[in-house]
Amino acid sequence: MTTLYYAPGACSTASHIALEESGAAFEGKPLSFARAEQRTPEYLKINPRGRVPALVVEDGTIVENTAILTYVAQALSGGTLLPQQPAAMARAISLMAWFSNTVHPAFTHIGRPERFATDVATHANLKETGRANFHGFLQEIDGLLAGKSWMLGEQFSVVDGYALVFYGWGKRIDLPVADLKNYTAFKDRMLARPAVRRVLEREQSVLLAA
Ligand SMILES: N[C@@H](CCC(=O)N[C@@H](CS)C(=O)NCC(=O)O)C(=O)O
Repeated sequence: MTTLYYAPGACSTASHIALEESGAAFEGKPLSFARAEQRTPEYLKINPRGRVPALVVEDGTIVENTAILTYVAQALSGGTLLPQQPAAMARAISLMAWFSNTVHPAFTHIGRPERFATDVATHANLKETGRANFHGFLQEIDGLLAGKSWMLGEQFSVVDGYALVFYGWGKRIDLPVADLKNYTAFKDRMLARPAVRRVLEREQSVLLAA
């Protein structure tokens, strides 16, 4: 059985959407950050880093969204959720890597400044800088979506669920996401997909709130 460990509203929503879109059977195991369930001895056996997502498959455990999304596309969706032409696939992985190594950490500066500096006097500035950087990245994603239905153009892919996560985070911290016209139209296209809606309802996503 394929098992996904996730936390509602976290970056793991990207992997959750990919699995639901793949049509593969899987068991979802939600963890509560409020109860610190990502740091229980049981979960640390799954992912010793204490982070979600983690995907357990018959060959072992896979962590990191970029790896899980690539696995889901290649192994569980019959190759339909990523382009198979090598350069196009590399560009898709490039976007996922940028989401993971740049866009996501900007947001982490806002919520967890203590992970970046021990001097509490700097935390307000880290939060402010993280917020400005994160907003700038949302604007960059809005630009990347110009004239496209999905992040890769006309092909829906596992990259799209990942892009949707950041729109939701922007909404959660009251950034003016509605002003991002391409990104907002993309969000609406995502919400019209039955598999995406099932995941967002299961996670009680902020994206479904008015
Ligand atoms: N680069 C990792 C990031 C994983 C990560 O930081 N996940 C966050 C949720 S968005 C987490 O588990 N946080 C729990 C914690 O920091 O204690 C990925 O994309 O999978």
